[in-house]
Amino acid sequence: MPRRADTASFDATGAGDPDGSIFGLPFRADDASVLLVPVPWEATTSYGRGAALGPAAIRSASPQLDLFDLELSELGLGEPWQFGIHMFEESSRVRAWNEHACARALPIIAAGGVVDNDADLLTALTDVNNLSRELDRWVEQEVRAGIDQGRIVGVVGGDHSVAFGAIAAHAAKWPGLGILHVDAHADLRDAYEGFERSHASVLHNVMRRIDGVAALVQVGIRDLSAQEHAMTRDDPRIVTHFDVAMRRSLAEGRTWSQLCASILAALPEQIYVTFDIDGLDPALCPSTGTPVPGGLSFAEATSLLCALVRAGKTVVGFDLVEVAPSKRPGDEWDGNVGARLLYKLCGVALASQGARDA
Ligand SMILES: [Mn+2]
Repeated sequence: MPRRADTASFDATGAGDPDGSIFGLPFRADDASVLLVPVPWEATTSYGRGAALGPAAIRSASPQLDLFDLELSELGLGEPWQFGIHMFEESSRVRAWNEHACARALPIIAAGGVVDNDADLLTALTDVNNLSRELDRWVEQEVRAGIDQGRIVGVVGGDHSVAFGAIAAHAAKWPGLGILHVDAHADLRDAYEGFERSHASVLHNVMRRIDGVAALVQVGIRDLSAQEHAMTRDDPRIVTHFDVAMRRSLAEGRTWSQLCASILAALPEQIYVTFDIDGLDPALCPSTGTPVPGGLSFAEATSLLCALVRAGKTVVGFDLVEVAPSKRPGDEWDGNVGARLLYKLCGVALASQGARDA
């Protein structure tokens, strides 16, 4: 059960401290029930860049939030901040790996991933794949360290590939884990542009390489290949709620809460949430790398997360990936939405583990 942090010296009704940790909160890692690991990584980003700047964009927009959350208050936890939330500083090692990997990946992406017979490109591909494996190991270790201390750990990307190490750590601790995956993309490609650990392959790699994942339930999916479509059909552990089918159900008179119930029905008790911001309507994430029209409204997404708690599921961990800042100076919209979703994920995980307001 998460522990309440020492909040005596903090004024939660004032403006957040822009120099504080995430959400303007004063907590050090030692005082926090929720630890957030920023992973500024986007080596295999194939379309629009910027996801490596996502954690910083979320952090800098986050003090603007109100720490009281009306929707979470209906679960008995209107003030999740009281349990302590801390986001680590970005690792300079990860930043350096990312810079190197991005530089090595660019010519491969420019060649459309066709590297056969080009020795330079083949060497570059090996470098990117090796750095990606290194990154996976680093994330897994960071996440495992937090889990082993009894904390809730959330990973903040970065592109979607950063979820792999986080899911590996959680699945090792909670075998039989179910994954709730919100995304525009299925991310079930068997490698993409030659990259074996691409953002577009992350759930494929999770389902093929990680033991202990019992179910993958995908929501909002609206952009995928024929092979990915076949995998959603053929792997009995995977249930995919395509955006087009969900919209049709709603148009035919089913309610969103009925859809939530059918989404949750395929999930076991313990759940990891992997949330790609592009699962939302792109109006809510205009700068994300691979936006697709359609998708969930903010209220649909957060009510789905809250439905997990109401159904008695336990959210053991989560990630939020693919947030990228606008290139227009002063435009914090992407970071603002990302920060709000991140706060909701923290609150849902805490509430699902029994945290309640005093
Ligand atoms: Mn996506």
